[in-house]
Amino acid sequence: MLSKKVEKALNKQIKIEAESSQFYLAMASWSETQGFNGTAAFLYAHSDEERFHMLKLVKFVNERGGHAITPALEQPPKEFNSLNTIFKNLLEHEMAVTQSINEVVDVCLQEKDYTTHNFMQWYVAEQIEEESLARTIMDKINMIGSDKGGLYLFDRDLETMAGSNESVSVAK
Ligand code: OFO
Repeated sequence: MLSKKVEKALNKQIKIEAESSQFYLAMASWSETQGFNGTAAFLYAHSDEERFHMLKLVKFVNERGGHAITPALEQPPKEFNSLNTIFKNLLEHEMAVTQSINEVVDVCLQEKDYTTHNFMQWYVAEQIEEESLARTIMDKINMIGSDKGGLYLFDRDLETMAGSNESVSVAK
């Protein structure tokens, strides 16, 4: 059985995962309208992954006798200006998610809830992968700068990544 404090922390994390999914969906949609189809495919897949992260938490909360709450979500931004802005946002967002996962882990330790602590380790490991992927992408973008040919190749690479097993392993 979950303590009220742990249940509250997990419900907060459910909202954050849902917001991440919305945020990446907004980025995917903007990229698609700009003709960055590879980036869009990558971000659509990433948005789905975040929904999966949310659902995994929903199931866990309910299985442990809590009640997972479907959160109200804010409207994400509509415009992103450039691929640089997109991936800068993505990296900063993932860093904030890591911070919030660490806070859930901290509540688990305070409440001596070792089962939830153990469950949360999946998210801890996931964040290492996601942050590292976001940093790698950001490094590439910084190297390319505003070179159109470079951006074209970058976008094509992301399309391959979105369709590969690598992106699936990022999700699960
Ligand atoms: Fe992108 O992270 Fe969920 O957890």
